Amino acid sequence: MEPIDNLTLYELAGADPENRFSPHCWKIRFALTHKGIAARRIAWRFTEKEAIAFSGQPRVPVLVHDQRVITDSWNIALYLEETFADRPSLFGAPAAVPLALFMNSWADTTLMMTLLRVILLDVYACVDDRDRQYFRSSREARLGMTLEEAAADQEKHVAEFRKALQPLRSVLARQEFLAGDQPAYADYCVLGMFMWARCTSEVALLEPSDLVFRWRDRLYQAFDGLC
Ligand SMILES: N[C@@H](CCC(=O)N[C@@H](CS)C(=O)NCC(=O)O)C(=O)O
Repeated sequence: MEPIDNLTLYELAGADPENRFSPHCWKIRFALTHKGIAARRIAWRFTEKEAIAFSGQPRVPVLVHDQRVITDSWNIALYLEETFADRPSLFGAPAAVPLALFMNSWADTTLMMTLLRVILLDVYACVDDRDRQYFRSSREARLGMTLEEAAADQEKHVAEFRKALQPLRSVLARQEFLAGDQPAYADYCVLGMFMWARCTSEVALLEPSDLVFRWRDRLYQAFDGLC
């Protein structure tokens, strides 16, 4: 990994500052590794809004490169692709960019919402003490119920999550990775969600016979030392 001068990534951290569990930040960790570059990584907590106020919005990841500030993982991926164009492409071909955007949007909505119901209490257990009240009140407002109500019947939520993965299985029955015969950003959009669970929860999300389990294993091996 080549360290790049003045490249800084703000990442969500838990009670353990080394536990960087945000799915969106993981997408960028994979993207940087794919490009063979390393950024300085700064741990950030949900309630440290003032630390990223310079970015004009309240969420991570935030990437700072020289004087440029880039927010939203999708924008960051596009920025890395354009700025480090001489390194391996994150998308493979221009035509693959909108398809990767579709994958990103699907992962951030359908997949994330079903997975959230499975791991919600485990995520809550990982957040830093100073974030606990904020996490509870912001998520309960979003969900319209208590964390405990949203997380009840975990078995049912695991079944719904597995069902939601069906479109991936149709692709993985025909090719090794979502992006083709090599992994790329479309894969990282989904893998980021699995890393969110891996960093916070011990629940068995997938059966070993599942094509998605085998795909995930291939990626864990490809990113050995990072995952
Ligand atoms: N669409 C954004 C979503 C970023 C996002 O929601 N990040 C979460 C961490 S996973 C966050 O910073 N949340 C702050 C909050 O909930 O106040 C992206 O892809 O970067």
